[in-house]
Amino acid sequence: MALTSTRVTIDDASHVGRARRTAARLATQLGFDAAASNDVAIVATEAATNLVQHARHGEILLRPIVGEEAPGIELLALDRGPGVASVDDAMRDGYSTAGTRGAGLGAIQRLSTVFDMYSSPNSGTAVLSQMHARAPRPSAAPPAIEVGAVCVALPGEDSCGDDWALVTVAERAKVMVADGLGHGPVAAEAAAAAARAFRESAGTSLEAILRRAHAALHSTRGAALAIAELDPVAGTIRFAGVGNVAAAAVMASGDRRSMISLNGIVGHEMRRVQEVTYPWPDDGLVLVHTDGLGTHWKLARYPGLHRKHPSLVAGILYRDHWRQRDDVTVVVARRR
Ligand SMILES: [Mn+2]
Repeated sequence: MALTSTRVTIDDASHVGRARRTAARLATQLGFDAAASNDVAIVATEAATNLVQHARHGEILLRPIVGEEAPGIELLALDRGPGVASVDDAMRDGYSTAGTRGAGLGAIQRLSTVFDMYSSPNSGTAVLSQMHARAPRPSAAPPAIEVGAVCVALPGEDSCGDDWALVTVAERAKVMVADGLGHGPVAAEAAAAAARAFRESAGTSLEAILRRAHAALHSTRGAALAIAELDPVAGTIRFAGVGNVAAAAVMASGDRRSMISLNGIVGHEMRRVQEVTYPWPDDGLVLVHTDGLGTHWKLARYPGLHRKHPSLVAGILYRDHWRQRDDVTVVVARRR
């Protein structure tokens, strides 16, 4: 299943139902039972209602979570409204500045397996909820690497010309981001072929994966492609990229170290592949994004965001730096 996000823009109360129906449909597709689907619908309703009441405009992003024991749904509610002065007060049931915000956030948190939130008076609010079809087995150790992502199609297109994928082996993870040339269904076909090639050969070297993708994409429009192999024990990021997908490690200090991709188009023109190993400092966030995201983002603009769930980091950069002329993907990983 593609990991692309479904975007529901919320501009007035009549859009809340659309968020609820979209979330419930995704839950059913992922095998949530009726009760769990209903919980997902409640979370989407509360999150969308909050957007209308407190920010007036915003958006809900929904995506599947796969590869864990129980399938899940991730919901991000993003706005550029006034923000909340105190997240603790806002979370307390009964607290409300305009109706139901406190009760809404409390309900979302209770129904979530993972909940996180980032708000600042200057830039707005982002709320994260992850919900799972079944409770994960208590014995299952959480993965050593936490990954968050958004992958959103150009408005007006049904299919997203970007794609991403994640494969975890023991404590290590490989993350792939693909940007099919152009946008729309033809770009989506190329990106999906890249994701397939990645999943089928994820156990091999980065160069081998890129070569396989190059062969697989020959009959498509081609794609830019980047792969990062994250090893939290060795403290390394191994990286290889062809074409314009940006990658960087960002430290808590705001220092940003970019990783280097070579020119080319996977599927059409890939003369050389270069794997480079970079250090992965303990506090380093790894960001990989397509060119739908502007390059002038600065995490230091958002005090405290560095410690938040990676999906909030991805969601906020998307909210504030998406160019809106192209599909956009932002994948963020950190040590748990
Ligand atoms: Mn692009």
